[in-house]
Amino acid sequence: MALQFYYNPISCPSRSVRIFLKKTGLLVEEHIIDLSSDEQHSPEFLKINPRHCVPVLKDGDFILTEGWAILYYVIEKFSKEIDDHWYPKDLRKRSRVNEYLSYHDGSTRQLFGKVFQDECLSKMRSYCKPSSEEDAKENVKQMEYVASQLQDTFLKDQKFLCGDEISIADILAVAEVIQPTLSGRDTTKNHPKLAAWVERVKESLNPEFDEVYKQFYEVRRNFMASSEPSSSIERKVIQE
Ligand SMILES: N[C@@H](CCC(=O)N[C@@H](CS)C(=O)NCC(=O)O)C(=O)O
Repeated sequence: MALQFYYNPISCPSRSVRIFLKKTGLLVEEHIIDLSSDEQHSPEFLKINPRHCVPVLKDGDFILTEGWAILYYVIEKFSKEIDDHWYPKDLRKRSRVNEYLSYHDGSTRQLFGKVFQDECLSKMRSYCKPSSEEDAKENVKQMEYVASQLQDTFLKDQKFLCGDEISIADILAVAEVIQPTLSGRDTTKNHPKLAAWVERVKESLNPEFDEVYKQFYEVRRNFMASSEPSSSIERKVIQE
């Protein structure tokens, strides 16, 4: 039976899990949840995830939320079909990935997320308010600090965040680093090694990366060019 995957193209953890599922070649049926029309609060979706968030994976009668937990479930359940480098069995290599995963939610996701919220999401969702000018400036400063930590303390002279092979840490991180570019902000401008890493990750994840990011790029193009309310741009793109 196919795995059921519920996602939204503008959700970072959704894009990360979706790329990974595509990379595994597992049989997956996909369902877009339209966050721009609040579908996550529909009675049907609340039965699937009462915490009204994507991504969600349904495997038979087992329902799992949270991007990283979904990745881990898929890696463990289908370990024979999944290349070791994504989440290495070697204790030290695996611990390096765990080290990044522990850092991810409270740092990369949170601080790139705040800038995304101020500069993009507040224009896309009526319930989301931007920060004051002063707080928004501070959020950019904090995001720059995390970008420098990613570059100087994780990446260093390696090809990828946790070593010279790509892992799920890179898939999760790249989504957050790219997210604020939706408004045209260049998040890696001051971090050349991080910019090169983004390109390396894309290249390693292609063709699945471009396939999964297609709708994100389209929303970004329209977001930057149009004065239309952004939620309607997003709806048009994802309902095509
Ligand atoms: N910690 C969760 C975060 C999930 C999350 O924040 N999902 C957002 C989109 S990125 C969402 O569905 N928001 C809708 C809502 O909260 O109503 C994960 O890693 O999967």
